[in-house]
Amino acid sequence: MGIFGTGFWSNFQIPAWFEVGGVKITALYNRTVSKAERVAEKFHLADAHVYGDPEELLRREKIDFMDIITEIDAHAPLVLLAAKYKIPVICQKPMAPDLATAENMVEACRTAGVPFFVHENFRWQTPIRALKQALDQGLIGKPFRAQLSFLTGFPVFDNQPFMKTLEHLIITDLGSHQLDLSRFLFGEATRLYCQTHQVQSGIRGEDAATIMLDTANHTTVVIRMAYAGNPVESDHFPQTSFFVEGELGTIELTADNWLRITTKAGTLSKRVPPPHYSWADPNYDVVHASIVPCNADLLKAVKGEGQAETTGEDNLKTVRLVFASYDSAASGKVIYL
Ligand code: 89V
Repeated sequence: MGIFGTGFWSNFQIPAWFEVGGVKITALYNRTVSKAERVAEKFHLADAHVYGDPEELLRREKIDFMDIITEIDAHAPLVLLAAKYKIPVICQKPMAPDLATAENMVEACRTAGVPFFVHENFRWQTPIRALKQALDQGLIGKPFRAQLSFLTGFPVFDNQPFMKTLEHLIITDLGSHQLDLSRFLFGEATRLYCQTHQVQSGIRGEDAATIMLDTANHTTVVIRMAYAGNPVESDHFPQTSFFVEGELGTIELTADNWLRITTKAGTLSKRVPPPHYSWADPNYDVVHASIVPCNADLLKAVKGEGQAETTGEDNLKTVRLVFASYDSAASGKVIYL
């Protein structure tokens, strides 16, 4: 396999590939070649070839698939390049900076017959899988309302400074994950309403947002998110916490990884922490651990051994919700999907 982009996130994506196993990284591209050389050295990729031109990599290397780990603006040109060279391609979320670009990426891969996947990892988090299992068991009956919260004072711009410059910030970076979780757990949305805030100064986009949506099964989902930089009591970055109300009871998933299922029979409490990997940044444990099962699911599909959950086609539905949220915030209107 080859890697496009050797910035912050590659430090976790690459060891997660080693954790999955069955792959060999034979080529790396980065705009600043010295960064790619450093990453190759750090991960002992002695045989890997390093490039400063992505097309040259595709022209020269015999590669089974590419993993794009760049920032958002580079996603589309690199996916289109992979489509041109007929190389299956995985791309980090958020897929694109606008809906038309995302649609074009999916269409280009479909037309070229090239498998295209989006690395959407939040749904692969251990606590989220446990919540999904509890919902599927039907213990609380049909959920009528769910609240998802990701409110943090963590300095997200220290690790990913490019986010300060994004016109669309928290709904693309984090809302992509939260809206995907909503789809994964509660099904497709039929309409939504959104409000945003810019709390911190020195950034271009919104750093707080609230989305309320209705699903086809008529579950009301409220998503609250903030990178507002304000101190938050019990800040368990980067966990998403949940409170789900059903006809027969409630399920709470707390940011410190407790799953509590309450029915007439009482409350069942379970710890559902993620595994810890030595290469993971402890500040990002639940997210970094989720890269492993996400990559395993994508690799299975790349090898033609089954369907991946987060194909480009599937993720386009999440991207539609992201930009419907911006449309709602700008117009003050409910958007029907
Ligand atoms: O996983 C991510 O998308 C990161 C963060 C956890 C900060 O949202 O950008």
